Amino acid sequence: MIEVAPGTTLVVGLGISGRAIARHLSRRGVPFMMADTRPAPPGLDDFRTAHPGVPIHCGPLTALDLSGVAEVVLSPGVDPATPGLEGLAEALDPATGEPRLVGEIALFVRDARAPIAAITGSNAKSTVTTLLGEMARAAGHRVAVGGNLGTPALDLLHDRPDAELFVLELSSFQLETTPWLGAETAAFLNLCEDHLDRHGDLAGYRAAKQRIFRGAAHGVINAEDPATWPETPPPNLSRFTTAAPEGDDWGLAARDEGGDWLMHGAEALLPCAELGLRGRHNQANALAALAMGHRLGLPLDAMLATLRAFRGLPHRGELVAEWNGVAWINDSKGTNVGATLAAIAGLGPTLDGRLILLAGGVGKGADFAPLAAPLARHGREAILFGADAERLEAALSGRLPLTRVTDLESALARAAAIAAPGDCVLLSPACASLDQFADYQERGEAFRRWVLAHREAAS
Ligand code: UMA
Ligand code: ADP
Repeated sequence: MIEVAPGTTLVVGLGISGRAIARHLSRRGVPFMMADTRPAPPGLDDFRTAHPGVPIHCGPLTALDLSGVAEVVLSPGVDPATPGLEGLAEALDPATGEPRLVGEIALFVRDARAPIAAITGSNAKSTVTTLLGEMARAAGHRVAVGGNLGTPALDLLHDRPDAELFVLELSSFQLETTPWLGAETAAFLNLCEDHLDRHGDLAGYRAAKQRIFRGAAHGVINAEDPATWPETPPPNLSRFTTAAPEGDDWGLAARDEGGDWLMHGAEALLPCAELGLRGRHNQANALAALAMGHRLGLPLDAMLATLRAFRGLPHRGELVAEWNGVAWINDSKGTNVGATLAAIAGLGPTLDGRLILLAGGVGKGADFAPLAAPLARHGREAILFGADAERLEAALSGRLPLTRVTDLESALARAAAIAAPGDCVLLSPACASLDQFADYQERGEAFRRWVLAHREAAS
């Protein structure tokens, strides 16, 4: 057994979060050791150079003697049930009353000196986090934005010591190891099957996300998705809906001038046509950001100006090119069934032609059956690739033409061969990318490169 020196903190994971945790502990003078379950995690040599003298263990955690460890700080990609960590998540430190196993966000909460706005959900986290951050910036606040998106939370403490507000995107993996958050406003946007390979079932996944409300002064929930409703509600609660708002809800209503409007109760705020983002799901996202911003006291004009100007993040329903009357849309961040359903629902009814869906990758244990009916309605063909192509094929079989190919490039070639003017070729894989790409960005960039190169060659 390799002893973790008594009184030392063990940091598990040498990824983005692990490095941020290491920097944080170094700055605070806390003695720590690193571990990673992989025999040779990427960037090991760089880490040794940045942190000379810090002990590092690579390989199974069962090789470690943790009897004297002060605290274990786990990276989000590492399951708390990993062999070697047994019992730690339940064991409480007698001095602090906190579990002896926590994640990066628990450390963040201990040192954060400005209010926290926290956002979780199966989809739309990055969009709402970015919108709220932009709204606060437009209102003249010093705001630090990060977490599961962009800068790791602990780096924000150091990089932005003057921050008046932290806006954090939080994943279920991060929340699972966060005993208490104490957010000024916390939003749980929606829930669909995702990460079941890690959380066991939907109930486990939901329970991790519900932790966002622990200690929150204000919660934002989706009136149309009961899974987002807290068992123990915060003292103040706001609801958003894509239906007409009840009471003080944030919602949508058709008006004589300008079609549907974003509403707060009876107050009409903005015609949906003026939103920079397209699709019903993005109207919901705008309402969630407004509800959070309202709680934070952001002026309405700054929030609405942001909603008009914000055109969306790359890889989320992003129009890459229109070529021979065919729209090529990169929704590589569509890594679960809920996101792909939103993309089909948003695009399908707007097309003169049909949808050609490129999907596949790592399905994370999700059921693909909900894709069948909307694809039968709007799809010309689904072109399937990657680790779970066979499961997708089984779920969609008989509902629309299907082609199975080995990879994204072959899928793109097939799409180009069958697309007709008025069609849309949509990369919204309903799966993670990790079987064939480093991440969803690399997958989206591969799509973009191929489309632009072939358009160029054809012109
Ligand atoms: N790993 C091991 N053994 C280890 C440590 C990591 O096998 O000991 C593997 C993990 O299983 C995973 C990979 O290494 O496959 C990365 O894990 P990590 O915990 O080191 O990840 P980080 O590099 O720290 O990045 C994490 C988030 N990644 C995950 O939660 C998997 C990043 O979110 C986040 O931006 C970053 O922290 C900063 O907070 C990415 C993500 O995919 C975007 N998140 C998931 C999602 O959005 O669906 C949750
Ligand atoms: P997250 O950070 O939760 O993954 P993103 O904002 O990056 O969220 O969007 C991820 C995917 O979900 C994209 O494919 C996007 O088009 C889709 N999406 C955005 N908002 C919603 C929503 N309200 N409901 C369902 N899917 C959505």
